[in-house]
Amino acid sequence: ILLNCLGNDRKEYMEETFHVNNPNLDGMEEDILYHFSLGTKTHNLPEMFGDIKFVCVGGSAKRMKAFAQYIHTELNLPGSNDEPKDICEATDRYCMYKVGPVLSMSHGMGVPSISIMLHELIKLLHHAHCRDVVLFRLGTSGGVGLAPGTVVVSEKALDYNFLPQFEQVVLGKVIMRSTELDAGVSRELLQCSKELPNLPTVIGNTMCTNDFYEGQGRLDGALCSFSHAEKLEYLQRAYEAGVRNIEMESTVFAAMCRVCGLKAAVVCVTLLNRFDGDQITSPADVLVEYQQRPQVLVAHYIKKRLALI
Ligand code: R2B
Ligand code: URA
Repeated sequence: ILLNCLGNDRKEYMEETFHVNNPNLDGMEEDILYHFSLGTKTHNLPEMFGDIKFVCVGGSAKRMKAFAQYIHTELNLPGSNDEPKDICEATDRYCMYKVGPVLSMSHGMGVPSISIMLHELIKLLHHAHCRDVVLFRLGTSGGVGLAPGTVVVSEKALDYNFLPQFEQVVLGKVIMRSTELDAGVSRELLQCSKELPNLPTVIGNTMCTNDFYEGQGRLDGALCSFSHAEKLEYLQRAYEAGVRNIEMESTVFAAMCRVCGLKAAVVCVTLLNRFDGDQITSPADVLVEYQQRPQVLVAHYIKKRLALI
């Protein structure tokens, strides 16, 4: 059964301010954010998080710790950034660092992992009474017809059929949510890229899949049920639908932020051109530099917004 909730989402989306979309929360005496090891009774969330304006999320815990250290330096904040404190250290599911008005968090790989994290993150922002927050996903991806190292700022997050929607199964029914991202933030990010050296950046659509191997048309997984020609035909159709990169979290990220009235952008670097192959063959130092590119771009955006440059 396909239940189309796009109309419903659009109504929710009309509201300008950020809001959780669950009336049950009001009636709860306590809310335990289990996967963060935080709670409304055990922690003073408004005091800990009330001044957050920018939330940056990415798959890897190590990379998001490095981003916390980098943004600390870029914002010229006092104190040492040698060992930032992981606010979620009591759990090893996700890591979380707060650097002035910036929250840097990991979300793991794939839609289920980021979706659990987003439920708790959005509730955290709600409980902390945060206002005017922008969320960024800083990630890696496979490029579609782009040179490796290109940064893609997503115009839309698309599903495997190249449609801007996210399917969620709720009580045994499929619910569809729209995955449009904030056009204004994307345009500003593209402008930022022009002000920085060595940051080839495009705006394009991003396809989100539930698998890295067969799900992204790779020929090199433990299973492969299609030919090289069929792979290329699928990638070509993706390219024609405006897809410029493929990753594994953007649709649910876009959909959940949109329903809650949160501005969101997806900024992923491409590690390879999928028309040329499937394996990621660049040396480790090259990959590290590529993965810094979304961080450099978003840090520049944040500095501009804070009028530091
Ligand atoms: C990009 O990289 C990861 C897979 O290698 C996945 O989390 C994603 O979206
Ligand atoms: N992440 C993905 O999901 N796909 C790639 O090809 C590279 C990184």
